[in-house]
Amino acid sequence: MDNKKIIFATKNKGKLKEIQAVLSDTFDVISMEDAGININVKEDGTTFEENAVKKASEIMKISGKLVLADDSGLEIDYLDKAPGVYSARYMGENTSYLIKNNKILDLLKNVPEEKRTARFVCVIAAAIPEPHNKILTVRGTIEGIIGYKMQGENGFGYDPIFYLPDKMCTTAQLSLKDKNEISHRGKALKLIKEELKKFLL
Ligand code: ITT
Repeated sequence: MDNKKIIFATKNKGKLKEIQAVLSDTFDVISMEDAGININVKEDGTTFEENAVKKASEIMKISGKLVLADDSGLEIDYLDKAPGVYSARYMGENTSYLIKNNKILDLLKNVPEEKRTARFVCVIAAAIPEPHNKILTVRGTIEGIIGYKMQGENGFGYDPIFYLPDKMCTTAQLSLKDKNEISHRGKALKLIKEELKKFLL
């Protein structure tokens, strides 16, 4: 096994940029597309952990290589933690984030700040092939609130409505580097990087 080569099982280009920014100084991270794998893993789990493990293990079985997968989403307390694991499929997979974000702003119209709490969650699973044959998972979160309007052009998905009161901006107003310093994904990536270093290097 090439101990430095990782296939990251994601089709989301926004995620991939953030992932490569943290891991590429230590590992050679390639996308599923670059690895010539084009399958859709059915995300039918009810937790981020289940879905991340399923994505990583299915692609590991097909490729025989070390595979990482990220399952993530936005939990909004006022909406009983929706969209949660269904974040990508909320209002339909092909619905634009302009529409999804506007819908959420509408659902939270007139809701006071203290009830607008939310968090991004990111679980990363690593499926390590034989002779190790092991699955590792790590979890990172970031707390914030749902803003009153969309702000910022960076990032992807729900970033324009995810407001950080301490920083007085949304995660879409942070540079990639600054987002990775504090985000759910940045935290999970640092944890998995340390685990993999211990395990493989
Ligand atoms: P892959 O399964 O191919 O990795 P996906 O986008 O379908 O891509 P998920 O099923 O994990 O991935 O869904 C995660 C969704 O949660 C993502 O599409 C966004 O809508 C949202 N999300 C997760 N992390 C985010 C972030 O850092 N900023 C904004 N939105 C985020």
